[in-house]
Amino acid sequence: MQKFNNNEHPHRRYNPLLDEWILVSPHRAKRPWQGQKEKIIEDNRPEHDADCYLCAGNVRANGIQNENYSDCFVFENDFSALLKEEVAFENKNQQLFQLKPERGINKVVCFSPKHNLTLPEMEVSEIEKVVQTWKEQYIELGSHDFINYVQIFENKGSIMGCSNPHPHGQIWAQSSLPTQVEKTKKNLRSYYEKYKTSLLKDYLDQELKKEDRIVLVNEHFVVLVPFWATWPYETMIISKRHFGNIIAMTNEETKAFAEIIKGITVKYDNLFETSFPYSSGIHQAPTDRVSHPEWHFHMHFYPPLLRSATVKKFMVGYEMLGEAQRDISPEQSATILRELPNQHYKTKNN
Ligand code: H2U
Repeated sequence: MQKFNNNEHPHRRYNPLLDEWILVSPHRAKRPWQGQKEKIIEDNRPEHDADCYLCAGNVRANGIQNENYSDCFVFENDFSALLKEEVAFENKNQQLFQLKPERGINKVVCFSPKHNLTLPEMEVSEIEKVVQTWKEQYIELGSHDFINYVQIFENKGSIMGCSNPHPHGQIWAQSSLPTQVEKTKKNLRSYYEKYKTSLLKDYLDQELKKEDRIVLVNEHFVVLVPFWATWPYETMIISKRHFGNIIAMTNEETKAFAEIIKGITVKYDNLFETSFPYSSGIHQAPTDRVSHPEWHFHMHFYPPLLRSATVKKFMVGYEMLGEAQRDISPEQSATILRELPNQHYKTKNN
């Protein structure tokens, strides 16, 4: 009988944040990289697009005019998924037909007035302003008594359902903890209660020793491909210091966070020499007026591309009915990302 080798043999890995397992099939991509590099034609977007709903000074779909903003611009989503208004509700307590109203506030955050930029193409100082805006929004939204959680996220690229190429993200603040956050909180909490330390701090310390899944490190943050990563090039930014939310960051940490966001998104663009699509988002402590010593600030990047700029990983049959599955091992993905240049491919000849 052959001895188990995790670079060859199918196996399952445990995700301690979600208390879920994933299936890894590394034998389906034995060599570190077999895929061809297909370039897609980049669109030549102007700095300002008169037809863009998010550009400075333009009129949005509902007739409201955007400010003539010069860095970040935040507005309440004109087509919000959640509404602030309270409604009268009688809970019928039917076990198999549970339903409860949900209140919230949805915002859109334009990262830059420049229509043709994306995060990896922005200066670190400009990304710092985005982080500053996220901090302000976390405070403002979290101060409402009916808001218990603030989800900051970005959908980048049409493949991720992004409706507009203008650099922007969204914030959905709501009264309940969404399912992924509730699960993460529960698992961080039970680890904290058992060991009196942060699960992610302990995990990060061990990853920094092992080194094989580390992509980028700076003074205050680490980017790694999680041991339990689902998407082919999924990564996570983890703060070296154990703190729970974005407003706990010092000025140095804020700068380092902006730097590492630029670092990983540049590497992503360099992977297939394309504007790399992903959904990303910050998982941080709820704003439910309860202390959260268990929480450890982190940011997820979930990119769908697998082999090239045009071939994505489909989470379909087995994944929908069984569990998430990946072909390339997290260690192979980390090696590929780590070895990519740190300078954006569009500027490499400058
Ligand atoms: P996405 O690209 O991730 O879909 O985000 C764009 C958001 O901007 C989307 O949620 C909002 C959409 O509702 N939007 C407005 O609020 N006003 C507009 O005029 C256009 C788009």
